[in-house]
Amino acid sequence: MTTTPDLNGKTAIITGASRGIGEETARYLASLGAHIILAARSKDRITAIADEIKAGGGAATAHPTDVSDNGAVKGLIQSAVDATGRLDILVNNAGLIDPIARIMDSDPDAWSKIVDVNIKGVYFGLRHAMPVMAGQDGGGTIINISSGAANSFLEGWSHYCASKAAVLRLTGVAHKEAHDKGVRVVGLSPGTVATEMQEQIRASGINPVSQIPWENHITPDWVAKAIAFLTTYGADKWLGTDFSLKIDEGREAIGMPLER
Ligand code: NJP
Repeated sequence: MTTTPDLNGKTAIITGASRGIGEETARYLASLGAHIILAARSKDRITAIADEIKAGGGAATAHPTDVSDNGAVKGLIQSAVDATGRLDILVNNAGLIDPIARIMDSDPDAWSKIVDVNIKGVYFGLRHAMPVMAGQDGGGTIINISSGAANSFLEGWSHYCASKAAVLRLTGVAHKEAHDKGVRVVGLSPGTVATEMQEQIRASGINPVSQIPWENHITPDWVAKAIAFLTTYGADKWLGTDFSLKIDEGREAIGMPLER
């Protein structure tokens, strides 16, 4: 059973924090004491969530960011350092799956946009956070949200499978390059989670994932717990690779019921 980390005095950036997994993670890490910087394109939404966290006694800042913009991500990382003097946790969570289409039907511009967000967005986060973490006492942890799609082939998901496979490789390379400098880099494959992304998958009607009964999806609070766990040394055996909530070992690590 996992121990819940004390994140008092820590600064955490969460991308894609306007809803779903990112929103839940922002709220949970704030409840553990971290100063949260919420990043997404929906300014009003992240501002409202930050205000709610502050009203509950937590520390939070909204920083509107499009992760496909290198300059914007650089500014996001710098804002954490300017506000709190450090950056302990980066959760590269922002991601897209829409539009879902078979390769022969796909729109090249829309496909490229997924690459910009799902791959380049994660790379920009690593690029700008790693030097900060490597240069500070205590290092830091970067969690890249991956997917079972990184290791599978799903019809209609060429953009998503390819981009999440790339994220898994980024996790491995970043770990290799910076672990000895105190930077912990780990991926998280959450399984299927009841969020807007699953609504988009369901609406597509393509491939078996779109047919999964809604009640079989896990709730985002389990993913938030997994992210908190991955900030601890108890998760070091997964550094450089994906921790998965689809397998018993991952579920056991965070005290989640096993899949039957
Ligand atoms: O998705 P959703 P989830 N710049 O659609 C943001 C992975 N995953 O929470 O910009 C900045 O509810 C968007 O904000 P906004 C998945 O691949 C999921 O389910 O305001 N942010 C929103 O906050 C993804 O990496 C499942 O529109 C951008 C967020 O991303 C992560 O989990 C399974 C942005 C998306 O919220 C979170 O997904 C799995 C940009 N350019 C992996 N574009 C699952 N749900 O079943 C989008 O294996 N966002």
